[in-house]
Amino acid sequence: MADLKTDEDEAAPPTAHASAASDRRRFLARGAALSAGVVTSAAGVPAFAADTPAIAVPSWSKAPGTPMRTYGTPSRFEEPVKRVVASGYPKISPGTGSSLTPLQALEGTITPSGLHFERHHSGVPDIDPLQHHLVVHGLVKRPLKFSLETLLRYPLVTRTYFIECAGNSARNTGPQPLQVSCGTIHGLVSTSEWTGVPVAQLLEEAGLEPSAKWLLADGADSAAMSRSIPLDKALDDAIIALYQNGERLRPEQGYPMRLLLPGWEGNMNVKWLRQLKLVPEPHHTKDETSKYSDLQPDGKSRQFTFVLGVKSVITHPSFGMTMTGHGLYEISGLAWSGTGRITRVDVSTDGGATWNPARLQTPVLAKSVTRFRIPWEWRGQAALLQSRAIDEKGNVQPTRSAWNALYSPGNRYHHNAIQTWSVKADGSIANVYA
Ligand SMILES: Nc1nc2c(c(=O)[nH]1)N[C@H]1C(S)=C(S)[C@@H](COP(=O)(O)O)O[C@H]1N2
Ligand SMILES: [Mo]
Repeated sequence: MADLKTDEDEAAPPTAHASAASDRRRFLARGAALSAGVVTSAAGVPAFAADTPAIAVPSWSKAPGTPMRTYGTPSRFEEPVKRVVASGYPKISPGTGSSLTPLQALEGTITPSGLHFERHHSGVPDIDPLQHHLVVHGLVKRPLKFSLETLLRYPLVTRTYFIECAGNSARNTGPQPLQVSCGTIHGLVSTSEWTGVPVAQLLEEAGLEPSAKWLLADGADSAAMSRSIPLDKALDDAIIALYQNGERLRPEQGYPMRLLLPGWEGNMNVKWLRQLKLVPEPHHTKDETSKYSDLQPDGKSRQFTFVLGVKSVITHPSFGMTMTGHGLYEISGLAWSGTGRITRVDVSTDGGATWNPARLQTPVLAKSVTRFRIPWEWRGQAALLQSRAIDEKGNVQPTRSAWNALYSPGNRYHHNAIQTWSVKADGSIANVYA
């Protein structure tokens, strides 16, 4: 996965900052021109000559393959594509910590369920769905208790949303840029197609008392993690997710049910959800006071940063890959915003001096990730690759210095600054602060 290959016989002259459109035209025209003699991809990767005399007959072509399986797994050759596990206290509490999605190894927008990032405050509970219930109570006319079976009888909705931990990209707030993969820095974001019951529907059935303004949500794990959620969000687009990418939630994602608050910081998406208590005010739990609050330059902390900022990252080329020859490459990555849709992603190859708009892969969904792509010609020049996302409300992803100015140097949460990958003449790629 790590190697990016192109041929070394690029015919077109180098243009450092050609526009996206003309880049793309040349990208395609060149593929067509070369296809007359040699079969080549548009990227100029040499394939077979048209008159290749023989097709190799490897061992797997000579004998029957393995039989069908009841549940599939990736090819053994994809074994290196894994989550990076970061356990906070490996000795005393191995289940406390996170594992990060290998963003650099993935394409498209959906995260395979087995690679969805994990963040647990006390490990993954082994919940028997027949013994688990969700209770809706507090300031309601009729307290309700739901089993998984009852929830499954409600009309379900299916939507694609990302979840991002408030601590994502915190590795980039250290004094020196770490030389680790894109996913190891930014992989606390993952995207799934979620299916579940709108919270609004359950609240309507329970009947809200006029004084009900917030919900207190907590889970059935041993973390005693709880969050206060404004009623408006619960009535807007919150769902009780029961399915992830078509199958029941993975245990790591909250089996058998989790709260999903589209676009809001990961921590509030309470897994293994067991209660929603309607209350008049926020509870100021430990997870919304001592944690997940943002330290400001004046030493005060800002509480309740619910909506995740607009953000993007180039997933390839990125650290750990090597440019293996001069020629055309595709710069590609993911962009997302807790506010809504991504409207534009600009890409720079000169550290932000000049920008070109990337092509956005459709459909562009609100509160989901959008893949962007732009062709780039590399002829050995040193380059600083950056992407800058803009959302439908006009929010622009901040530069590193703009983000730093908003917070105390100690703040680790809600880091959405522009990432820079430095490409050197030898083809190596580094994480740099720019
Ligand atoms: N019950 C419970 N819910 C939880 C957590 C937890 O430890 N316990 N972790 C939270 C945090 S900090 C995040 S970022 C998301 C992570 O969701 P994921 O593990 O499905 O990626 O779940 C949130 N919900
Ligand atoms: Mo989190």
